[in-house]
Amino acid sequence: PSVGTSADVEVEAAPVSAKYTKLFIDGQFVDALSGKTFDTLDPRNGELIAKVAEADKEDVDLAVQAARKAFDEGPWPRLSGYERGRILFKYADILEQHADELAALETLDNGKPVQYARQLDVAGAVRIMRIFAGYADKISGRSVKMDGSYQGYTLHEPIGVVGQIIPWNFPLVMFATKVSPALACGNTVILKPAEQTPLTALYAAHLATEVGLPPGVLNVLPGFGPTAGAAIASHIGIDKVSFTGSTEVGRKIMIAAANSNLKPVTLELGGKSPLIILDDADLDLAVQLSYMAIFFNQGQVCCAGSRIFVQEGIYDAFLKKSIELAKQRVIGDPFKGGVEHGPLVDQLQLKTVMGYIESGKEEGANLVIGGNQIGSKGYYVEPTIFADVQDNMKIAKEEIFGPVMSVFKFKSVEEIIQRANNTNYGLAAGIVTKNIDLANRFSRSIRAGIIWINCYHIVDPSLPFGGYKMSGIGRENGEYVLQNYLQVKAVVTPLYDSPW
Ligand code: TXE
Repeated sequence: PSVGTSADVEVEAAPVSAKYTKLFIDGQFVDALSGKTFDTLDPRNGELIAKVAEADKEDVDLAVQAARKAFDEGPWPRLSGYERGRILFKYADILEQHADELAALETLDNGKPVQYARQLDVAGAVRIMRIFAGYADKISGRSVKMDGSYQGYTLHEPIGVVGQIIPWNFPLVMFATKVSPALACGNTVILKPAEQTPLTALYAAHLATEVGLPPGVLNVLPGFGPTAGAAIASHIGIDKVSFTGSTEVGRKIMIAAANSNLKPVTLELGGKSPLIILDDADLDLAVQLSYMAIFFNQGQVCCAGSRIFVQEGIYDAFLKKSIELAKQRVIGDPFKGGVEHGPLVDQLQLKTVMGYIESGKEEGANLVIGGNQIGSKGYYVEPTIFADVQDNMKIAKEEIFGPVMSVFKFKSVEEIIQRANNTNYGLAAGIVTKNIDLANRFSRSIRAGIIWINCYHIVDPSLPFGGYKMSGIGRENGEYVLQNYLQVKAVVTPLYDSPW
């Protein structure tokens, strides 16, 4: 169906099934101690894909025992960086060899078009794993010349057992983003995938057994947030927690960490990122970038361009072309070739997004295209555009996490810097202009972790990614992420009889 129709999307049989559905603890797939399972559903039609073992506190305890043993007794943290790197390079290779199956599984569990799952998600995860495999043997401390007859040096040591809790929008990429740097630094890991999308992390856990990752080094515990997730965040035996998800849950993670053992916390949270289009922008580029900024992955992207500010001189032309482009978006079964737009991840996300669309209408934003669920089967929502959105509307302030473009009009550059910064979030921002001086000024004035000039959504494992303000704490990716997974130890020795 195209925008404006409400017929059900026709769905074909999935070309893949779930093989790994149990908890992965100490190198083995096991049932939950409670014997409980939960359903993971196909977002194309809401039907059951598989029953997955449901971890709770006591399973987290078991995983912590395994991860502690693997850390305290080794060999993983004591291997040379070169040896760890070799294993992680092999891990990247085997993920790559299973790319087709992983991509299909990602599409089945998440609903994203398989062409993107293959080219972006799986290829991205492989690349992330390789980049951090390469860092493993390049981690080293410094020597420090001290006052007096002492010398000091620093050791960069792994932090210990790391808990990682991830969301459902990029399940395999998130798995690789969290696990690769932690393992490269010599830590052991307990990862909880999102309850909506546990399948690719479990498949990846199986592949870890084939590359010589010692038992207990990587544990994967599917389960829910308030049970398994909370048990990870508050566990005394876990030395660090890294979380990606909503700001609301990020706050809970920090509280749980503080109330248990004060484990350090890294948070990558929500956003309400501005994309600013100036009168001098290349119109076609601006329209393309905005379209991709908000509709990619059905809008379920933390750095989505969810506030599109367009200068008044170009506003009408921008809107006209954006509507035309949205009309052409290919919506359908994400397994079909050429499909750009699949269903949202689950019923809850559908309800949330439809609720925001209603709120936009009620508050008087101008709905210029879309606005409907497609059919009644699965969780498909039309690409939707609201024009003339005002800063005080709910859709202007809160993260929608769906295919809903909000377009705002502005007059001056002074005004737009202030309005763009007028948010509790600070994850990303973009600007489309030919004026380099303005783009430079903008980059320095906007309080966000990444600024895209005449591009959008360009992320790379070599480049740091993370939030200002309530978008998070710490950085993922690049050399910066290694700090999250290392302790620094200073060692001092006396220096005798040295003329230097
Ligand atoms: O996120 P949650 P949800 C935003 C987006 C979305 C909203 C809700 O706006 O609409 O959050 O999505 C685990 N202790 N983002 O509900 O709940 C949970 O099991 C420990 C932005 O899916 O934050 C899952 O593994 N863990 C975001 C993970 O947290 C808990 C990506 C994320 O779920 C927990 C996803 C608890 N008390 C949603 N409660 C981004 N930054 O990209 C839940 N979890």
